[in-house]
Amino acid sequence: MAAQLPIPVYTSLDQAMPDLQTAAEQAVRYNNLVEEFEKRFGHKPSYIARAPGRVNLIGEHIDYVLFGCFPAAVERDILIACGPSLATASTGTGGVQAHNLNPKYQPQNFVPMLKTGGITAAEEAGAASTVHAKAAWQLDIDKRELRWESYVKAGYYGVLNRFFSAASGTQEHPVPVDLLFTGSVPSGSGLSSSAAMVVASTLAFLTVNNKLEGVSKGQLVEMAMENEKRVGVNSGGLDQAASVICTPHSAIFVNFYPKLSAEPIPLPTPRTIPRAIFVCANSLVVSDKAVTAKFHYNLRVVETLVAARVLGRLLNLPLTPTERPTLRVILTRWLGTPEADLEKEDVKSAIERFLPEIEKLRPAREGREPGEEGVTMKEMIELSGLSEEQFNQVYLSWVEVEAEYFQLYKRTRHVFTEALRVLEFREVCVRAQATEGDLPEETLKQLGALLDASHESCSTLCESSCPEVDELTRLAKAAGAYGSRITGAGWGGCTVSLVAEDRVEEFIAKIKEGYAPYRELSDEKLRDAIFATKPSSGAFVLKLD
Ligand code: NG1
Ligand code: MG
Repeated sequence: MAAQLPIPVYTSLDQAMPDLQTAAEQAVRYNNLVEEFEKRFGHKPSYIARAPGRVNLIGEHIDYVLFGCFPAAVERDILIACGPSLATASTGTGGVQAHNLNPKYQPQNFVPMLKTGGITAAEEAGAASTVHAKAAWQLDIDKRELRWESYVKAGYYGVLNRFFSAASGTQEHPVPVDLLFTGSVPSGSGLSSSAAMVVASTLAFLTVNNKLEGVSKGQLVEMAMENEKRVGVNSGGLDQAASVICTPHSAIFVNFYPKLSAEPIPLPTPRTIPRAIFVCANSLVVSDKAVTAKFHYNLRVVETLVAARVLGRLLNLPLTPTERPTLRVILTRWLGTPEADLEKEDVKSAIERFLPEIEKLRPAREGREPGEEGVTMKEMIELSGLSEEQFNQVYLSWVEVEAEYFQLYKRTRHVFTEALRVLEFREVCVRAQATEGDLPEETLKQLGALLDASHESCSTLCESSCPEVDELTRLAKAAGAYGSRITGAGWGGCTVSLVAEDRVEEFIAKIKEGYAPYRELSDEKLRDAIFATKPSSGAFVLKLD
């Protein structure tokens, strides 16, 4: 249901933020952005598009396998003041002047080109489901280099292709646009500044081009997902869904199969005794996905996809040589109930039944070293039952991955156990919702235990953590957290810990003392690195007068 709602357009900050204190604090930031826009572009902006970052509370590295996750939006966000440009002569049809308040990010001007004769195979793979006409829009994005404007261009693509391509049956031209960005989501930290950038950009281009009406939250999520693939990461929809669909005080249970749906679920933490809150702590280890995806993120995508085929074969399920089912799809085929909401029992039976099957595949290799317990590329192709050519076509032609050993068993184990933990976490929250009045500390202990188990699985089975992040979770536990885990893609980035609200200051002080990279930080930098966060609202547009 939540996914079908329209994107909110407000005319005042008080409407957007019912908490007046927050609205007053934020007004300073919004006003400053508007003033700066006028200085730079010589006219007032028409709108501010806003999209928050997110913290994934539980359900890591399972969205691209199509299992449900449990994120919440954070208060930190990306704002874009925007409006039709007056500089038509210099920017041309649909030309863009994009500036950023952060001087680190240089101003950029670019004009989209309508290229006839189709698009290249690589572009097609990057955005497989985009509707293309014979003529396709072209904006240069260099996937190998991380540039801030790539996210702006990625946001623009979807709007151009959906509303201004020959396929959309329109003769209309996109309007030239002026944009001024500011952001408070630390980048490369696992809080999805990238999704916030792409969602906010998509929203800004939709709004200035008068195309927002009729676009539901779910459609914006789908556009932002396609758009973010333009930057080169084959992600699931977790971040974009959280950034668009979340509501204050709630996390959302996002489900990706058979289609995207999201259900806001209030967190019990404000009603527990003691009251509790989530604290994000940045390890300050930056994982640059553009560079590392082939060893890390995209490799996990491929490992889990191949594991799904191998499992399908072991279970004698029908499989065509060209399809690429995910582990969720394999489970559904095995259960024979395609549309039904997945129950805990379903996942438990998958764990009992499937894991021993996959375990049998671990080749006994003489004198094998720890870390070498996976399968080689050659072994993996054999297990898939495909010819090398078919395998390359289905699993490798659209993505670059690099590994000596592929970990089909570990990844499958992570996926099913994590999918189960998400359902258990949701169950604790739903049960609490049905209980009136205060909730016992036991509720926090249950949530905390699930967070800890998730981290252990991310660290040892998904292998998406790193020593610094592992250390932060240990320090968090020692400082009294009910639970602590890595959040986001990993290999650096942030942890999220569940902490009693009245002990947050003490908690932060202990982490500062224990985590060496924090000791030298100024107070301001420290506030950026470790902070308590409440579930905030999703993306919106503020209409300025
Ligand atoms: P971040 O933390 O934004 O890099 C990534 C993916 C998610 C999800 C998580 C792991 C992108 C844009 N997002 O998040 O879809 O797979 O990792 O759970 O790549
Ligand atoms: Mg990201």
